[in-house]
Amino acid sequence: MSHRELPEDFIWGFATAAYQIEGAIHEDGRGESQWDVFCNTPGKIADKTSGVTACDSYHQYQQDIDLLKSVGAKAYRFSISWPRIIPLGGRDDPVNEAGINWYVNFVDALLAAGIEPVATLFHWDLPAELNKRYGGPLNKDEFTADFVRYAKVMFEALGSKVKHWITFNEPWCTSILGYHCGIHAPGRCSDRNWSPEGNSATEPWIVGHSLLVAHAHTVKLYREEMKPKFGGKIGITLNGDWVEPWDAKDPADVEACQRKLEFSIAWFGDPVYFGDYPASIRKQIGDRLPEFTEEESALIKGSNDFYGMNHYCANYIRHKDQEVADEDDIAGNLELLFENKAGESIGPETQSAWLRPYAIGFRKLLVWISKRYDHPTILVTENGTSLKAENDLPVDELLQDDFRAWYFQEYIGAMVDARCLDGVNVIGYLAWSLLDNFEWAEGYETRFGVTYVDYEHGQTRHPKKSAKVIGQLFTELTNKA
Ligand code: PNW
Repeated sequence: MSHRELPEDFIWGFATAAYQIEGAIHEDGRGESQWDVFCNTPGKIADKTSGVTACDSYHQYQQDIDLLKSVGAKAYRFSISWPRIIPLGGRDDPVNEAGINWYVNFVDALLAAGIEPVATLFHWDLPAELNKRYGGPLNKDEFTADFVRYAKVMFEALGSKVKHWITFNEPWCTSILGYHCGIHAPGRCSDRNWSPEGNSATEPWIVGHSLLVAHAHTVKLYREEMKPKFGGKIGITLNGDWVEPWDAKDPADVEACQRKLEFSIAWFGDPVYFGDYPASIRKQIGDRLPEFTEEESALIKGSNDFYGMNHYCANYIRHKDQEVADEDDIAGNLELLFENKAGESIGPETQSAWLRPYAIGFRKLLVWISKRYDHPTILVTENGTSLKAENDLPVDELLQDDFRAWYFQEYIGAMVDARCLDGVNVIGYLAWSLLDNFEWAEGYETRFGVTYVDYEHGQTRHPKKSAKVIGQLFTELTNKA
């Protein structure tokens, strides 16, 4: 295939997550989510909001599907709210038929519009009851058993219709943001001014381990009971940013870059592809990092039908001179910077403190993943950007989101290069996000949508320029002239 072409069946479209868009948190028997609890804790959400209404997609889902259709999207990634399906969450707790029916109807509506559903089972909204019962993913065995049962309920309900399943969205974020910094639910960390409970040095590693084991058991179930009947594929979605050395001439910075990729990506990727954690993490974390039993290791090795890749940005990395890493260090004993030794920024600022675009890094990371894991099939499950101060713009200017359109052109171009020039087996791309939505601890001030959502007037939807740009781009790339 020549340069700058994609196959006709390339899976392109947009992504969202249940808690960020659905609203309707008290409807049809939905149970309490840990994000309901977190949002109700004073001081945790920048604008003091929550997902109580969000984009109202629980009611306005047909508008979302119309938006997808209007730009020609082929696929849509959404997530299923566990507390809608099993309000209390546990394996012996009642299943809520009304919750299941909503997703069945929704998926039917997607299919009727010719849009392929890509379903995430867990995008962070744990049933709150499971934290109370046993600490959620801090308890590997209880969590795994409950998650597998929830997954089974959804496979039975949607298995014939959904052909791409994602077990966990970004286990790094769940572990680190939820149990190390405490800025995401359930908000645990060592800092007693921020959280009454938690241990930033141990809990992230325990939680990451539980998520991996639960993923492995879920994939086994899917492969044994669902795949023979329905076909379909299942994988985990990992986030990871690209890295460049602060001083390209300093071997210690170059080495630190690899360590950073291992601490963020290979922490989860290596167990999934090789059956164990990277040596660099074992070396630094020691016995605070749980071990896989032989059985777990065998189960998790090879547990991806595809690699779900979330990617946003890049950083400069500078090694630290201190020999022994701090006990609560989770990055590999190094510094994350936006500027290199020469004082050059990696990319322009956005509304998100952590996000500076650097599109060539996307291509480089696709190649890095492809090499490390022997050319896996990669499905890009998120990529996108916020815009600095977008929320302060008058609506007509906000709809002209040239910066976001530029970002997508650059990043999609980098992906096409990785596929066509570097031989990376990327089969799809889902932009984050279809809608402006509840951006977790940042509330609604930070917008990631290709569609403006007017939260003050009935959550009405207005496509931005970037929505059309993505549509045109993929239409051209997939239509051989
Ligand atoms: C992802 N970081 O989260 C999530 O999957 C989405 O739900 C979210 O809306 C989107 O990215 C934009 O933020 C991330 O701090 C949150 O590096 C934070 C980070 C990375 C990803």
